[in-house]
Amino acid sequence: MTFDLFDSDDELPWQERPCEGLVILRRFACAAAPALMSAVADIAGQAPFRHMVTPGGYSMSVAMTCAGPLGWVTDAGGYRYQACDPETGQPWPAMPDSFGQLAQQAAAAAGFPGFVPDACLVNRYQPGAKMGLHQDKDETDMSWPIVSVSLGLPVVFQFGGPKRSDRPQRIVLEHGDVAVWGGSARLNYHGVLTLKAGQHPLTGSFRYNLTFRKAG
Ligand code: MD3
Ligand code: FE
Repeated sequence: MTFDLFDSDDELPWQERPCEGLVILRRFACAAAPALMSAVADIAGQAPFRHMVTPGGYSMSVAMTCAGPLGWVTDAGGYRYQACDPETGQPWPAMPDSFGQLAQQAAAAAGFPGFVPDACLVNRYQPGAKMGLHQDKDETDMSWPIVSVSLGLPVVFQFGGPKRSDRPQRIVLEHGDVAVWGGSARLNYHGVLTLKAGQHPLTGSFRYNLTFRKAG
């Protein structure tokens, strides 16, 4: 017999829909994680992690690098996507196949077939690092989702509504969890609380987050 505890695919237990437009695929990236992390090391060898400076003059606690045709940067001139790494003057490293495939599969599972990201922002959190509430609105076409992949140490993630004053909900994002933010959640405020110290077998004392975007 079959285990028909759930009568359709969108009710599988590992798919959570905490609000309209948000699909969480728990552990979706666990099998790919070692390959993803070796690709991250390769990217960081070409475009080193750095603490970018906000337009307001603050150094971000999260270290970042990028892959793909476009990369996200912030400096005194503002926030934007650009084709070259300002640190090296070189194009950002190519999007690894393992990245593109995972992002496409996750987006399709959440109802966005044909997602071909042109930017991957790689965030690295060390203990004490956090990301304040913000919107992702530097991309040109908001009809595509953002796909986020959490690797390594767990963190408390906050997501609110379309207004900064909307009270945020908290969820824990753990190793391998993939979140797809589309539709009405695409412009919601979100952030990450301070990372606590720990050790993870694959990522050591860090948490990494990959966000796949259609930026241009
Ligand atoms: C909700 N990164 O890079 S990923 C970011 O864990 C960013 O590093 C966080 O926010 C991190 O911009 C959160 C989850 C995420 C990404 C994009 C979103 C949530 C989102 C876009 C809209 C709404
Ligand atoms: Fe964001």
